[in-house]
Amino acid sequence: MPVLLGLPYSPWTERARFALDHHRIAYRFREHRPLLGELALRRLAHRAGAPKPTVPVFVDDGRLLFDSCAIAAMADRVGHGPSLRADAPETLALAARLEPGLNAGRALVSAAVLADPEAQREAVQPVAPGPLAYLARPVARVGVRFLTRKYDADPETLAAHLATMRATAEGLRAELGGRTHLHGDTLGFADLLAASFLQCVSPVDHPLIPLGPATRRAWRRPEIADEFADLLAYRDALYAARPCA
Ligand SMILES: N[C@@H](CCC(=O)N[C@@H](CS)C(=O)NCC(=O)O)C(=O)O
Repeated sequence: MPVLLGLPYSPWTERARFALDHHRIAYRFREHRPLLGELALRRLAHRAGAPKPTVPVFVDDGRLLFDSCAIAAMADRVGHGPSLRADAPETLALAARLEPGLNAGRALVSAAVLADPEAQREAVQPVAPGPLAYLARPVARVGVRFLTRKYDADPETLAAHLATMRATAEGLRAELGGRTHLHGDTLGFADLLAASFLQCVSPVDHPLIPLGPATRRAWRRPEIADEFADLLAYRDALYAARPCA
C-alpha cells in the first residue's frame, strides 16, 4: 500500500491528505519526526531529485512525490470522484501566492511554541509520555529551532510576518468574494490551499488534526483571527464536509 510520510499538524501535509481522502485513495500515514527523521528525508529527497527535503512525501511502489501540489495532481489523475483541478494554472498560481503567508505563519507558530513551555510539553508527549514530557521540553525547543533555521524563519521579524499574513488573508478574501469555493462552484485544491494557510490564522477543530490546548493557542494569531472570521467560517464549512480515510 502507498505511504504518505508527513507531519499530522502541518498544513502542507494536511492539504495533500485531504486531496487523497477526497479521491478515496488508500494509503498508510507515517509520521515524520523533524530532526530525527531529517537524514532519512534527505536521502529520499536526493533519490527523487527533489529540491528540498520536506514533507509530505507520497511513496508508491518506489515512486516518490515530494510536494503537496504534485500529490494532489496525482490523486486527481488516479482517484475517484470529481477532480480538484490541482494542476490548473490558477490553482498553481494561488499556491505560489499563499506560500509566503504560510511561511510567515510557520515562523509565528514556531515563535509561539518557543515561548510556551506547555506547548513544548505537548510537542514531545507522543515520544515522551506523562511526566517525562516535562523533562523532554528542551528536545522540543531544539526541534523547533532546527525547523526555524531550516526554513529561515527569523523570530526577529515577527511583526513583518504578521503583516504578510494579513496581506495574504486580505488577498484571499478578495479572491473568494463571499462565495463558498474559490474557483468555480465545487471543491477544488485551491480551497485546500486556502484552508492550509488559514490553519495558521486559527486552527480548525477536526479529529484528524488533534492539537493540545497550548498547541492550539500557538497556532492561533489573536491579532488577526477575529478580523478574518468570515474566511475561518468558509474553511470550517470545507472541513464539515471533509471525507476521512
Ligand atoms: N512545497 C512543499 C513544502 C512542504 C513543507 O514546507 N514542509 C514542511 C512543513 S513544516 C516540512 O517538511 N517540515 C518538516 C521538516 O522539514 O522536517 C509542499 O507543498 O509539499
